Amino acid sequence: MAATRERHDPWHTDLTYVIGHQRPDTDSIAAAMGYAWCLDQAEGQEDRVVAARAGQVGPQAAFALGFFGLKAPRVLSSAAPTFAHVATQQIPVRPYAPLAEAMSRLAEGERLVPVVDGSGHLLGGLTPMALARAYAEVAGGTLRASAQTCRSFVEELPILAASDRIRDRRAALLRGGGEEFLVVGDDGRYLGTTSRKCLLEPPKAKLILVDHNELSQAISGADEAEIVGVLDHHRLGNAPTSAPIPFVVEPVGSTSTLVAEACRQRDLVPPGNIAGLLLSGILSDTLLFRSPTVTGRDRTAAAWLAELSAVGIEDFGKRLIGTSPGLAERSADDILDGDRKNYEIVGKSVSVAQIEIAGFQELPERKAALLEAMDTRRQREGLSLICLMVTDVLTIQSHLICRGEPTILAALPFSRIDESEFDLGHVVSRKKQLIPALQSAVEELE
Ligand SMILES: [Mn+2]
Repeated sequence: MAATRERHDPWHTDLTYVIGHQRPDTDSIAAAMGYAWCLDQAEGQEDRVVAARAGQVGPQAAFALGFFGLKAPRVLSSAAPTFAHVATQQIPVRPYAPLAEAMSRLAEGERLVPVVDGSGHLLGGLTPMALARAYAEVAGGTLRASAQTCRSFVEELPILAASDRIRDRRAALLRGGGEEFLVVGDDGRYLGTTSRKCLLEPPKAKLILVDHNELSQAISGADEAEIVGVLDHHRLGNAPTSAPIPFVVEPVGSTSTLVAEACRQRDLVPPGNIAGLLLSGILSDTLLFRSPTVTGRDRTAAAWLAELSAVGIEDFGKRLIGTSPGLAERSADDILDGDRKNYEIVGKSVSVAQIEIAGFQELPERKAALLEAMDTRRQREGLSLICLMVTDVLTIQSHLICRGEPTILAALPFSRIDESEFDLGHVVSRKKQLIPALQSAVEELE
């Protein structure tokens, strides 16, 4: 699938975003939409709760969304505060406006009056310093104050781009000693002003993480956001929060199961399309109940959701699982980055991608290209180990292709096919089977 340019709106301070991990899978999309619906229905929400995603929708989630007539949630490219988040829309003056107009505003306590021409072009600003200079010239007799325009006293001030991340420029701006700054939009037009104080305490995006709890898997900038909730079914790797938050991590087969349970606890019955999407999340994560991660709670939730959405679990599930294109139809980049997660294991960076296919027959001819793409990523991202777990959804078996530090590769406890490929047998769960095995192998090297 060709990468399309998606519109990335900045986050809003008055919304709470329910969002899954980077490179979202079906469960991440379904859980975000379902949980946002559930929380928004529940009373007592001060802020509006909306679903979001941290990346492109894959083919399987796209099929599920289309099948149930739903639009993908909005995409957020980052949760970091930008200059747009601290800009106040200070009314500008025109360059040829009388200086007195700006002076009276400064005299009333405004710190900065922007000077903007008729086409939105920003010339600079007037600060109390301009007021002092004008006064000095009047007092010195070189100037009649009433004849002057704002243009003659305009000062050059630091101009900040609205979409730039504050953290990237904050230290340099604060060192520069300026108190007031001008902000322009992506089109270069005047947007607002901001101050030193605002840069020190920008607002934070409010995020509820679903289907992940580790910041290394979260949307970029999540370390600068306020995590206000977690609903997940993965290992703990969460960052500390400043206040207590609702934090639910349970060993079930999918986060969508937990969303369905959250709805039932609140006596909420999701509409058929949301129920169908949640069912898709369960069927996708549990490989139609054949993964060892499946629990009775997943089956119970699935039965309820199937009834609400009026679809047959087996028929629909087979179509859903079968939507993933084969290895031959996908680029090496797409195969590796479609569903890849990063982990820290005793200080080492490990990245594990997973792909579901129907039969291993296409693997040998793609292997060289995949290894090359893995080498690129390993170097670029400084990874100690990068793996691709190739899972055959027909036989429920996996192979693992790896590149990494020789000592780690030598320590992997799997049956070796050649120097870069292992037969994992019936291991199909990255979370429950593969990661714990990698974790103990790497830990034992210490
Ligand atoms: Mn999941």
